[in-house]
Amino acid sequence: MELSACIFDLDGVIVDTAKFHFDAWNRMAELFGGSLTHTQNEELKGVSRMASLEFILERNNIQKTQEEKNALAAQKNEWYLDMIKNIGKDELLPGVELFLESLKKKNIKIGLGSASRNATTILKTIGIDHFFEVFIDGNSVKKSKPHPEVFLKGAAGLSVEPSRCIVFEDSEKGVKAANTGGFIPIGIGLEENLPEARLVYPGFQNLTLEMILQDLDNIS
Ligand code: B16
Ligand code: MG
Repeated sequence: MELSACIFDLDGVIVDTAKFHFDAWNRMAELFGGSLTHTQNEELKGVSRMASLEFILERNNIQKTQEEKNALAAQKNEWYLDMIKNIGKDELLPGVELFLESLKKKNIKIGLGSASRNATTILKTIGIDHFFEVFIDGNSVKKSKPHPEVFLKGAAGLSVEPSRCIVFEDSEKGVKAANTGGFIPIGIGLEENLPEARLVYPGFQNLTLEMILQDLDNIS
């Protein structure tokens, strides 16, 4: 297999913002007298803002009109943006920047495939947007993960075949989306959370593309 491109999810893959999403949603759940468990949070990874809110409302047996939901989603985003306002390179997950640099040197195309409407802004704020040729985020898709739209648009933007493109994901829904789209899903995180990923690594530290290609070869 000749690899043409890599598409990266943002939260939990490039930056450690997943914890801020958790804190903001937990704050909202507390408003309703509940709380968010880490297991429930796994289910929210890769899920759009509105769908996440609906999940929390449902778990707490709360009914809201669409207008109220819009206001609550905006409130969560305000808390989230406040939490990440000083985000910088120290929030990058270990080894990510080196890994992106090495892909560039190998002429492997790089794209973003994130459910977050804040994703492109976050890459720019951190100062790593120059690595990316294509930015597909929550503003550019109609269907959320596990639908493969976000990655298919990324592959189209990079002019690559999904079968020659790795998708790095930390969420089960994202891995499912990559599988459905015919990509090579590589999990970042714990194997037990990502059973459908082709391979799972704890992160990018000490990880090279050669190692991944070799491991893919070994399991095929
Ligand atoms: P926003 P990813 C996802 O980003 C997060 O995993 C998920 O927790 C979040 O609710 C979603 O983005 C929407 O984010 O409120 O910023 O639009 O993991 O697909 O990069
Ligand atoms: Mg993610």
